[in-house]
Amino acid sequence: MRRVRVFLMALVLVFALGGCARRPDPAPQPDRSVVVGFSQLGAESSWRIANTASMVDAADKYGFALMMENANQKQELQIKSIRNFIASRVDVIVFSPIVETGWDNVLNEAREAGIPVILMDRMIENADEGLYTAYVGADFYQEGRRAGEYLVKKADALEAVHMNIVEISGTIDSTPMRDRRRGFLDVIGEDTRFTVIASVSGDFLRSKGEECMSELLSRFGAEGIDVVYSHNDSMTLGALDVLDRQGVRPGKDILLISVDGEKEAVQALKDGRVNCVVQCTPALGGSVMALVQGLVNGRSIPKISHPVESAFSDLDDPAGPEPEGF
Ligand code: GZL
Repeated sequence: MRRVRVFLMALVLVFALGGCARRPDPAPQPDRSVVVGFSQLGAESSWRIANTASMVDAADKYGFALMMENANQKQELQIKSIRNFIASRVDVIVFSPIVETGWDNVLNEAREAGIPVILMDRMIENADEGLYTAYVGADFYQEGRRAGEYLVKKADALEAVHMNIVEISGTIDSTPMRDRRRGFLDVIGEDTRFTVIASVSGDFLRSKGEECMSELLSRFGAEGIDVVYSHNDSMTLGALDVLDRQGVRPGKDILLISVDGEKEAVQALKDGRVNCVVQCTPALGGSVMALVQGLVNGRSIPKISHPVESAFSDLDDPAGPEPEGF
């Protein structure tokens, strides 16, 4: 009997030890105590979809809980989301303002609630410095200047006497629309070789880019347009569809200057169908979450952070770095 008892105790011991040995160490739990409220403006372009993915990946890497709400291009839904985040007492609010105006009231509510706000991707107008804690996003004015500088070089290379330009702009009153236009015009405005004959808004949407290009061709004919300056690749790709259907050779009969740098547009550049792609990186999530971590740790953080960006074109040295899209 004693021998049986000893055997059973040994058996229990083996299982207990074995059980301990077999039980894996619990994975380190992320610090989900930090909650970030994120209002994304929509899903209008490949840029926006990549930007959202960047935010989700970065929040996961930092172990933050991300309360994300998509406004489907409606400012009133962004304002509603920000109020939800305030009511939920999130630690930090991050949002990409679809337009520059109309935020003072809700951002005052966030300030009164003691919740810091980080602007990601787009800026707000006449911002009372206290209405936001930091901005992470492109310098759109420089992006516009790069587009203009390319066109000046291209006109020199072609020994062009005069060029009619049409602009397909992004969402009216958004920061990228305002500053990509301003930077472009500041470079070409004084050069008598260039005339901007029309500007229409495609709202950063491929479908509206197609509509805009159709309308512009109807108004001016292909022979009346020398350059299309499009504020994002999605609208440019829509314009390409129309030019192809109408037998116009994009990149040759009409020059195309685009912004963002998504894969399909970079391929069009390599195929000679687009002449210049100004880079605008969507990968802002890492920088945003690093600032959130700084705020959580009580550190001071930079007010303005711009990513390093460039431009690719048909004037680049073929032996130079291969342009890559996102
Ligand atoms: C730019 C971003 C713009 C992109 C578009 O940072 O706000 O919005 O250029 C996107 O593709 O729709």
